[in-house]
Amino acid sequence: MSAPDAIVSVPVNIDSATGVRAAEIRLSYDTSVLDLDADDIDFGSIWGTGSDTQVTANVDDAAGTVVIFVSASSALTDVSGSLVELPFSVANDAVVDSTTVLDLTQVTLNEGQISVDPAPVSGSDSTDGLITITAAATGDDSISGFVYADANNDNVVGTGEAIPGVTITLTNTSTGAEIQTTTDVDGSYEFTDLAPGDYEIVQSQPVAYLDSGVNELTVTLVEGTALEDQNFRELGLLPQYIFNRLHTNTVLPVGSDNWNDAISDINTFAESTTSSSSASSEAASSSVLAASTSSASGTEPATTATSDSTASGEPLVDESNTSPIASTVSTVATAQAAMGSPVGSSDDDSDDTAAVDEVFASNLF
Ligand SMILES: [Ca+2]
Ligand SMILES: [Ca+2]
Ligand SMILES: [Ca+2]
Repeated sequence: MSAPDAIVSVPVNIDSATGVRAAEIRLSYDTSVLDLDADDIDFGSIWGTGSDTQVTANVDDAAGTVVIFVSASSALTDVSGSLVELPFSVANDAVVDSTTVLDLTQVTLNEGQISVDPAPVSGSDSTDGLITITAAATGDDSISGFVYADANNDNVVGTGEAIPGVTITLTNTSTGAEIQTTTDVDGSYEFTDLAPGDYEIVQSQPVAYLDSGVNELTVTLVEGTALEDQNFRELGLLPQYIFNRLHTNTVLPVGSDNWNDAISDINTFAESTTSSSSASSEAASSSVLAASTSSASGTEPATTATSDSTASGEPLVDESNTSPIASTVSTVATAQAAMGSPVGSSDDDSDDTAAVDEVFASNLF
């Protein structure tokens, strides 16, 4: 079984390899579904560590035929296993639930001195293999982190440093499968139901913030793990938005719902003044695509990256595209009007006061 866009390793097996020291294997395959690179063909399990095993393969990828010679310096004992392993790539447009035949056309052992029973023939016979294209399986691993403005410059996500509403894109680098989510009110994001593999995490720069310069992370997700703290650190608000932030911190308890809403508003207004050319990005949506893995047996299905998060459709705006002064002025006015929260909210407490002091203590935020 294998999923579209996956690699499936197909063995050519032998029940008893007594006396075998050389084999010639010929087979053909459907080039519309499968692809094979001669350099990737390897000797099979019967040859052991294979320190002196040699493989020569010729692949005609137009005709879909393969000829493989494999040999060792001494004859094998009574072992069973695979003569060779062929890592086929399954086409990304292969139809799920369809099957494709690997037609074993000839196997010759020790230049014909050892007979093969049943002997493969060109066309259908009992030695042929069948690959079933399956829907990609789902993993149960995860990747998570935070986006924050590091006001006190300690590289830690602190009170009042969360940046909500930031778009994070996750790409499985082996398949190109891509999914998106946005950060929550606490600045966190999480991708769940992931398969193990190599991923690239990309942050869409929140335009109101001074970029720390690291907007891409490359990670390897190991099976059975939850990869945490894949964080994106911003250096603080850009100068044209600091008035809004000070106003917000003055009238609203840091970390309160109203405060989070106000911070989101700052980002939203910042983007609205700079995103006039990016309206098309509204169409962002969560997608589910297959990832690929391979296994020695060729029976392990490929994996899928999925997310239960919904893409925000937030405009993706280049940070260099900051607003001109004129539009910034109007943005500030609009933001203040939109906040409209009463001074001195009822859930104020000493922690909030301390946090406000902390934020004010920084010239960056
Ligand atoms: Ca055959
Ligand atoms: Ca911090
Ligand atoms: Ca950044």
